[in-house]
This record gives sequence, structure tokens and C-alpha cells, in this order.
Amino acid sequence: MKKERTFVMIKPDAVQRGLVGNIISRFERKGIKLVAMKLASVSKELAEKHYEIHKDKPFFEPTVEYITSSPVVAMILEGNNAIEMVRGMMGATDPQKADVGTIRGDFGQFIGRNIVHGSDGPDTAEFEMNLWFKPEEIANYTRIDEGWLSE
Ligand code: IDP
Ligand code: MG
Repeated sequence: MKKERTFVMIKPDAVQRGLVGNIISRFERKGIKLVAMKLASVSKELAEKHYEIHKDKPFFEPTVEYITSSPVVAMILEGNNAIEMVRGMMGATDPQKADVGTIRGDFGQFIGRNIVHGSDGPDTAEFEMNLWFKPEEIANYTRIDEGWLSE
């Protein structure tokens, strides 16, 4: 299976509601490796770049407002097939449609307050990791359980 890195952001509502630990814990327990992380207040400029593929959509402005309203936790996660695996753990974009057991399904109610972001493919992951992190902010290390997380 392909080892991948993906960009994940815990959105302002989840930080405000004290869900940071629970969300990170889910990724840790799955065996996904945390390689970069920071709490950040997001500028309008960064938010607009992050969501630039949606700039013509009606939800663009409100989403930029949402993401800049209070701090977020930005992360790079690494694991086997990590991009798809993380998206699966997050659940559908609309928390009302997300399966129970997923992050959005367990914690969210509204599409405009949907708890978490994860890159949707290899190109987006690359773009978002470069947008949010400098190379020196990324830690390269081996986790002690990696031998048990491969076959
Ligand atoms: P994703 O986050 O599951 O990849 P996208 O379609 O890429 O979903 O949308 C990006 C973000 O824009 C969503 O996570 C959500 O915060 C916001 N968004 C998407 N669609 C709507 C909508 O219909 N109303 C309000 N916000 C939306
Ligand atoms: Mg998306």
C-alpha cells in the first residue's frame, strides 16, 4: 500500500467545542502518524488560497469567514493510503449525511460547521501541505509501532 501524506485541519467550531484531543486521538489510534502540527489563526489571504477552487461557489465567502473566525489546528498526517483513509474517517461533507462513527457524523450538525478538513487527493494534498507548512516544520521520524502497521 502506498505511504501518503495528507493535510488535515480541525476547524474553529471543533477547537471551540474542545474536540481537538478526541479528533487527534482517532488518527493516533488508527496508526496514522502525526508529522506536523500547529494551532493557527488563519488570515483571510490564507483562507482564500486554501479554498480557491471554490471561489465561484455561493458558500465561498461564508466558508472563508468561518475558517478565519477563531483558531484552527493544522496538521500533516502520514500513513498507508492516508488521503482516502482520513476522508473516510471524516465522513460526508454534510454532517447530517455523515455516518455515525465518523468525525463529522459523531460531532457535527451543519454543513457550514463541519468540524474537520482533509485533502481530497494527491494534488490537493501537495498544494495544501505547501500552503500551510514550511519543510522545516515537518518531522521525519519512525513511530515505534510501524512494524505492526504493515503487512
Ligand atoms: P469537503 O470539505 O468535504 O472536501 P467541499 O465540497 O470541498 O467539501 O467544500 C469545502 C468546504 O466548504 C466544506 O467542508 C464546508 O466547510 C464548506 N461547504 C461546502 N458546501 C457547503 C454548503 O452547501 N454550505 C455551506 N458550506 C459549505
Ligand atoms: Mg474539498
